[in-house]
Formats: sequence, C-alpha cells, structure tokens
Amino acid sequence: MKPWLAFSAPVAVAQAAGRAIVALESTIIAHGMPYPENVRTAREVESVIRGMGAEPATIAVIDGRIRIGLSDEELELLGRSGTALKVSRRDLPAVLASGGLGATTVAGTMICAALAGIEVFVTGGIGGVHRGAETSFDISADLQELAKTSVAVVCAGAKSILDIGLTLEYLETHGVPVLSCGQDNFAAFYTRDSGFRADFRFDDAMEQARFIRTKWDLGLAGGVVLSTPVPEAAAMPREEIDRITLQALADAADQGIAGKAVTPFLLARIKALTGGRSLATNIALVKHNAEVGAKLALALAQR
Ligand code: PSU
Ligand code: MN
Repeated sequence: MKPWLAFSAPVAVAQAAGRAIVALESTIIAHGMPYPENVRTAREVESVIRGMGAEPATIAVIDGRIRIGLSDEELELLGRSGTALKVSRRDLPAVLASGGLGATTVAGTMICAALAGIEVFVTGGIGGVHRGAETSFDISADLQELAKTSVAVVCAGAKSILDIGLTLEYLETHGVPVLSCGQDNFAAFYTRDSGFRADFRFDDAMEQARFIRTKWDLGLAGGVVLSTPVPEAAAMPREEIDRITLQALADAADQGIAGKAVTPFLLARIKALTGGRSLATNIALVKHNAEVGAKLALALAQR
C-alpha cells in the first residue's frame, strides 16, 4: 500500500510523534468553491486546525500518488487547475493509474485517510440520498463509504439539495451513527436545523471520542458522522435557501445534469442564485467544523 501514499513532511513528523491529525478533502477546493476563495479557505481551515494544536492533512491525488498533506503551491494547483477529476471510490484507481490530478470527495478522502491511519476528517457537508432518488437512484457513494470505512467525518450536516430524511434512514440501515454537537438535531448546512434529530448528542469532544473509540474497539467497522451547525451569525434564512434549492433542482432537471456532475452543478447554481452569499456561509461553516474536528482529534489522540 505504502508506494501509493506520500506524506508531507509536517504530517509525517506529526504522525511519528503521535500528534492529532485532521484530514481535509479536496473536492471542496476543486469543485465546491470558486477560485480564489477556495484556496484562501483551504489555507485558513488548515491554520484553524494548527491553531488548535492539531496537524491538518489535506488529501488529493497528484502525479500518481495519494498525497497526505499539501503545500501551499499544491493547494493553489488544485484550486485553479479547473481540470482536477472529482475522485470518489470508483475513480481512485483510474486517477492513480493515469497519473492525473484528482480532488477527493468525502468517500475518496475517507479511503485515503484510513490508509494513512488518520481517524478524523473535516468537511463541509456530506453527500447523501438525492431528492427523487426513488427514480434516479442517485445516492452518494459517501454513504456506502461511511458504512464501511472507519473514519469520523465532521460536517455541518447535509444540504437541503438532498433528501435529508432518507439520507438519515440510509445511514441507520448501514449502522452509521449520527452524532450532533451543540444541538439535538442534525444540521442542514446553510441552516442550523434540518428538522431531524441526530441519533446522539455529545457537546464535549471527550464524550465524542469515547463513543467513537468504543465503536471501533468493538470491531464495529465503519464511519461516524459528527454534525455541528453553522454559526448563527453566518446561517442563511431558511425560506430563501429553500426557494433557491428548488430553483437549482429545476435547473439541473432542465439541463439533464446526471451522475457525478449533479452535486457540483447544484452547488454552483446555489452560489449564483444567492449572489455569492451562500459562499460566505459555506466558508464560515467549514472553519467552524475545523475547530470541532481538531478538538475531536486531540481527544482521540489523548485517549
Ligand atoms: N456537499 C457540499 N459541498 C461539497 C460536496 C458535497 O456541501 O463540496 C462534495 C463532497 O466532496 C462530497 C461530494 O463528497 O460533493 C458528493 O458528491 P456526490 O453527490 O456526487 O457523491
Ligand atoms: Mn450522485
């Protein structure tokens, strides 16, 4: 396995010292936000994690290796290339074998983090069961990855472009616990409350770590979702985001968008329809997730 993995020097040093490491995805950089906000946010999120005493490890595929930890230049490359492939479980062998540039999704990043021995991964929002999945069969590979790969995924819930109720049902079926930090309910990305309860609430990182360690000690392989809501001041008005979401979904249907293009299309449409305000919310919630994730990684490393 090791020939496929390449650790940056800071991540290698942190790992050798047994320090807390937090994985970060790169699809959010290459396909989730526009340049240059994407690169700036990626750097800021890394510095939030460093400031909390943990080591960030942004993950991508570059020149035929899975890179665990990127330099500023590599973040820049991913952020402005415009040609990075969106890499989920299905795509990983192809991008490695071809030597292309790959931005890992939640599923792709979980796989790479697990290979690298990293237990905590911070993202914005997880993929899920799309609205209308009963006819489109569009269910993100993120959910199957959560079912089998033992990484804790810290997020601000799932976007309302998805069917959040069905997403939670799917996770329950696959035995994936959904924890919430700071409130009882699962978060809805741009807004704090999805209207659905999380399975368990743990506000304290030591409690989260105890739950997660217990699951894995029992040999119950698979991920854990830790949802934390967007900070109040950065949340979007619910009615506005609901209206814009419906518009974006209608546009996707009109244009026949399908497969892996669906999520990036919807994210870009929402950003355009909110006049860029959704981007500010997105940036704020990722930084907040980074704080929560760093605390969790420190607690897991301490146990
Ligand atoms: N949701 C977001 N922002 C994102 C994504 C999802 O709010 O950037 C990205 C993540 O990388 C996630 C992927 O893993 O989209 C899911 O894509 P799909 O629905 O095609 O599985
Ligand atoms: Mn899909």
